[in-house]
Amino acid sequence: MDSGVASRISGHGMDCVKEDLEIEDVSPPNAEGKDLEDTKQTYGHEGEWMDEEEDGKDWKSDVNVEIMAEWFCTNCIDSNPDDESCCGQCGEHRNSGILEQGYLASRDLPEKANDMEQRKDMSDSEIKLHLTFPPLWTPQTDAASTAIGFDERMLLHSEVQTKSHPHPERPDRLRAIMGGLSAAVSSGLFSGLCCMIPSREATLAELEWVHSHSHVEAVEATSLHEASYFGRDTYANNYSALAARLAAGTCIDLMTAIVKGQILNGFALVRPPGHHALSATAMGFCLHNNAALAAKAALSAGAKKVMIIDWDVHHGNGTQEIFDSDSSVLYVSLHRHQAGFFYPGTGAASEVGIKDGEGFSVNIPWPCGGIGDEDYLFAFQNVIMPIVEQFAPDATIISAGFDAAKGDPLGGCQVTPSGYAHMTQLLYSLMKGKLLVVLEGGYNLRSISASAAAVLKVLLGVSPGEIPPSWQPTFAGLLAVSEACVIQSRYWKIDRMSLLNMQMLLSAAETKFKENKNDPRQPVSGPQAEDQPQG
Ligand code: Q9C
Ligand code: ZN
Repeated sequence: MDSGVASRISGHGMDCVKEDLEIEDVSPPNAEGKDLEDTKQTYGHEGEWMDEEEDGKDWKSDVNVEIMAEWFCTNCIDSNPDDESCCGQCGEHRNSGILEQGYLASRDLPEKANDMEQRKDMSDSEIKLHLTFPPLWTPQTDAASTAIGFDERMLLHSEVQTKSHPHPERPDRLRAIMGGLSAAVSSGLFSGLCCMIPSREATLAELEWVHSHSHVEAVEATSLHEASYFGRDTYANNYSALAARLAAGTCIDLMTAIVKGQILNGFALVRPPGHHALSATAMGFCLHNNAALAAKAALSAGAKKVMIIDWDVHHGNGTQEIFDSDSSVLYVSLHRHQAGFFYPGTGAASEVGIKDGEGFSVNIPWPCGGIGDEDYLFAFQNVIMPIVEQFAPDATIISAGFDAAKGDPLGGCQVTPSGYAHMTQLLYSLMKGKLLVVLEGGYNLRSISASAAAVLKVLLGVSPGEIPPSWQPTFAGLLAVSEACVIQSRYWKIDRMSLLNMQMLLSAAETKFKENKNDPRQPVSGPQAEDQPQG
């Protein structure tokens, strides 16, 4: 299928007209209602809005009817009543300085309440283009350094508001991350080890390295319209095509510089994200597949083998599809899968690649939410690192969504900044650099800002130390990792002892799980497993 023409919404609010709705994204059926919960959290008030508008005859203009004023939390986009000043979901103060200071902002006290008051009266585009970041990093020519890719024009991609609830993939994501890094720099945390590279737009020919001509044209065409949609979730405005070209170009340039040895590693702070974008379809908030383009750039700069490791909470169906039959690009993904009931529904452990690419897709599908650091690190130690060592990539790309982070409104998982730091460290020490981190999803500003800073610190050479030996997987994590191990052992050497060990752990845990009717999220052993409170 071909993405063809995006659906457009012209005008504002009530006038919205949808036409040419050709793109349906994959919405898997709903098993445990969690995805529904996500949808409700994300687009929660659409239904209520319809009721209010269409039910006009029941409208009474007396005391019973009160318009409930609400505000949406900048940090987690949950809605809150107007008389509350802190978010009931995440605790963030309504006017905290999170956009300027990221995770370093005080959660409770408005840092610069007056400035924030003034900003309310500024037009959106004024804020967008004139928000200035504190002086960042001094450019360095030293090859042993890290480069950051960022461009303010990527903030111009935003949803033209026709829904009552803000879209999770919003410009503030990059503001919060950059704000946190800038504040960290000013306070001396990252002294001079880092430089910023100027962004450039990918050319249309480069985009066609991984996308069909008609896909590229469909995305380009959105710039002529104030608002367009690819499916229900994936918006575009006049600037989205520009932002998407910049995101792609930034990733291409960083990867090229890494492979050529001009920089040691890089962090692409880009949006829109990319890993759901198929060769011919935009979906899941993604227009162009930035990580896939970076992989192609690595290959054309001379790398023979490239690995993409995708720790976004969603499966990177786009990236997997693009390299499905390609043995020069190894795709590894850890994601919440829920037997196909979590978006986008793909990424079962049995998906291993096709034709020449068989054995070059590695999927670690979590059966439920609530997965945290210990399961991610268990997967790294038992499947991912052994495979990486054997594949021996010349360059590695991390599709780094931070939506498996604790506090994320979509992911429902538990990964902490320290977990992200450890994962980065494992790859970094094996690769000795040659690592490009590409931002994908992640929707809690405080979580993504803290996580991005933790990853950057590792890129700059600060080690998070040893993985605590007491860390153990949960039953759910062990289940997914051992399934992946068994399947991947057809293609890769997986240590027999660790396979056996996992099987033993698994059967012990299984027995206990059945006997105690316990939660799959309990650790596989240790005293705390017995007395987990239920419900
Ligand atoms: N059942 C990224 O994190 N959710 N994309 C739709 C509809 C879409 C996430 C739920 C989530 C897309 C880059
Ligand atoms: Zn995601």
